[in-house]
Amino acid sequence: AAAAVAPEVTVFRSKLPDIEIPSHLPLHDYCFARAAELPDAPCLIAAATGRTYTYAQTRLLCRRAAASLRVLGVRQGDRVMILLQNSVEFVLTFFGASFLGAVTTAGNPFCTPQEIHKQFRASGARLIVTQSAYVDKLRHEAFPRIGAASDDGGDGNALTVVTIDDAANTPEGCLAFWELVASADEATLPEVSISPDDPVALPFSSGTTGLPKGVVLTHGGQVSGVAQQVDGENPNLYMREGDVALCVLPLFHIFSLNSVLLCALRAGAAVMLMPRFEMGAMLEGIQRWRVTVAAVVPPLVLALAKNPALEKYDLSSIRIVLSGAAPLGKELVDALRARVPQAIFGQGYGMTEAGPVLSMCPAFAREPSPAKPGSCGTVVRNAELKVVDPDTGLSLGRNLPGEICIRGPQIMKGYLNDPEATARTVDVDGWLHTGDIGFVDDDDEVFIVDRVKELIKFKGFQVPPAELEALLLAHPSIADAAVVPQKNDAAGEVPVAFVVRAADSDIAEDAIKEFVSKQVVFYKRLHKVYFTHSIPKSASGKILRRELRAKLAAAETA
Ligand code: 4UV
Repeated sequence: AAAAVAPEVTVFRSKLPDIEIPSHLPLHDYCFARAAELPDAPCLIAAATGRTYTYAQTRLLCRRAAASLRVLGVRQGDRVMILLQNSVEFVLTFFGASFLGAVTTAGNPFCTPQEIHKQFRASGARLIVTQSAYVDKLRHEAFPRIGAASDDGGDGNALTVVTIDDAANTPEGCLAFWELVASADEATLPEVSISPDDPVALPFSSGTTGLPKGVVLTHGGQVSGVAQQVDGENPNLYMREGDVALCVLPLFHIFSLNSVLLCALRAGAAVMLMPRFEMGAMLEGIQRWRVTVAAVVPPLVLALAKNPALEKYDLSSIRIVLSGAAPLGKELVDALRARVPQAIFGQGYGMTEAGPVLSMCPAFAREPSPAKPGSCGTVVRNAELKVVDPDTGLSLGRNLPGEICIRGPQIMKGYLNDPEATARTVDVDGWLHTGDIGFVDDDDEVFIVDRVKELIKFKGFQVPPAELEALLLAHPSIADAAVVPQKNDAAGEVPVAFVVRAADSDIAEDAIKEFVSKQVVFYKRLHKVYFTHSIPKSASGKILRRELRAKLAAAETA
């Protein structure tokens, strides 16, 4: 018999040499490694209040937040939910949990009570740190009653809610964050033994298919993911003390959490926290604190490029504009480049499950090398990237588009309580399958050209079609439904639905849109409903999304 020949695999690696990754360290010790050296350097800047916290102050407050959480019963392995806009309290809670070996799951505070509850329940959190404006969402009947664990009538089910507002504005049943921190004693913190394989963060992502799932990111994985960007002699994303990173993208998304907050702290840079995107306040903040590194998403680049107010601000401090989470077109870059001529524009390519960065613009390195327009940079160090034929799984060479796969110490441990979804995404050889179609060119640059996964991205936000389809199918007037992306200039993509009406129904488009809007956060709203007689499906019952997308494209050009 002929010997089986292993098919050849083309593996792409960084041209930068591998680095030593201190993955034995817990994430907080790794990120605060420079705090002892730079105690008085600015660490956090709260743009909303103008307050600045040094590295020494920030680390101390994180440890006091840890002591506070411990007093409230949080122990190693427990989950803490954060429901906050970008704020100092977000950072303190995240690292406070980390110091205890607890795990943070951060949700979008703009989500509906039902959406928040799904993440809350799946994560197994018992404590939520939020602000009073969102507490009413937590009074929804789906949640346990808000109160201290001791006044739950003995069923152990009460939900502890901590609010960051002034103590005088603490809602009924809630605890005041700053009162807890003020009375906390960091000296009481126990020694916690944390292994690199222990979880530290639990963002939610729908991945390549289905509903949002908890993505288990470990201490060792996040240390690796940050090291790949900012560590070594020639860091790929060069930041240092004196740098100020713009943190306007939401910290509940992995891009901002990892590539802005964690990377900046590791590098000894300051993080300018903006609670929300507001053009004037953002430009003021950039000018006032001399922001040097700006992490953005394409719609933000578009808003900046179009805004005449830019001329009124001094943006000359910006040296890096890192765009990610969605494709950035060359035209858009050119439109903004004239306004910020001294800055290097480039992209990162990330995915929550990938820990998150797969590739990063090499022009951001300490010793930069050029990147082409439209490229997502080169694969990060200490990792392997391959491109496979989505049908056969066979490895493809340069310049051939296929599914991008990544392997390395930074990728997720798996989906929370979902071994099947994990096995569908990370194969037995450790390759994470992204569901993105792209290629690697002759200069090792990664280009994304399409997506084979279901995911829709509205301004970089995840919109899982399966979630909207489940809502639609729950409507008595709807017999069948499918949700797919439609191209949109402002948002990149918007979700649109194909709907089969129930036999006796004449339900209208507006009624369906409204039915969905009431149940979801703004970026998941349907932009269009197309009525049809049937949803195309494969023999196994899977929606043939390609066919629907082709139908849309044909309708657009018709
Ligand atoms: O899971 P997710 O929402 O994750 C992200 C993460 C983006 C990051 C993270 C760290 C960075 O430093 C950075 O630059 C970007 O978005 O969505 C993952 C999917 O978003 C698409 C692609 O389909 C991913 O599988 N995507 C992410 N970045 C890009 C992109 C990009 N630069 N170009 C095109 N699509």
